[in-house]
Amino acid sequence: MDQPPISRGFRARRPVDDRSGRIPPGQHLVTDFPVLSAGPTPHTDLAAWTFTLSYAGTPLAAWRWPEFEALTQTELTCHIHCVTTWSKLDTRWRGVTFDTLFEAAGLREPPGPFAMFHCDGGYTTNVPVTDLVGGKAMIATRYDGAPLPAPHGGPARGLVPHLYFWKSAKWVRGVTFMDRDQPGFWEQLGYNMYGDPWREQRYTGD
Ligand SMILES: Nc1nc2c(c(=O)[nH]1)N[C@H]1C(S)=C(S)[C@@H](COP(=O)(O)O)O[C@H]1N2
Ligand SMILES: [Mo]
Repeated sequence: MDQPPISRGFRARRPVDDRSGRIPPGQHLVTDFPVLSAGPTPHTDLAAWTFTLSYAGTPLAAWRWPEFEALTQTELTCHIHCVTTWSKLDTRWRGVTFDTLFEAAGLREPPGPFAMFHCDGGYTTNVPVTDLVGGKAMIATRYDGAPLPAPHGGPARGLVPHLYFWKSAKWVRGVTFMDRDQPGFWEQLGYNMYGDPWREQRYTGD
């Protein structure tokens, strides 16, 4: 018996109103993994790579790659939501949570209420510190069981999956804590300071 033909429409976009409650308003599902970068992919030698936590220009702690790899590693499976309207479900990551970083740095509490991610290539993005702790965010170095590919931010990227994906800084090299919230790269260009996909906080004023 012949199989019934599968219509093209069925194979294209899945319905936007997925009833599982995993897809925020205005988003559609993708099964591939799009690459979105504002500039070229930087390539940093692991021998020269460092990751630094700082406050108001003063370094608090820094790790070279082997030291970073020796920190407690945590697995995280999460959905990701890009402001350009694609969402991807059940993505698998591994890395070092901010809880682990603060503990390893000997910080009993975060040094300031706001964080700015700094990256090779100059990209920045701001996130409140309360959104980084409690297992909600990490510096990810593995995707789907393999080293994070350079186009997706390898060797290491921020991962703050409950906010729009522009808050997940690729090629991250440091996080600076601040007393006042400051806009990062896209935030200066009109993207929302917070970026909650469930409240569709895409642009300033949303
Ligand atoms: N350093 C850096 N990080 C970045 C970006 C960038 O251009 N540079 N783009 C952001 C945006 S807009 C998105 S949607 C995601 C895309 O990540 P991906 O390319 O792994 O899908 O990375 C975010 N982090
Ligand atoms: Mo994005």
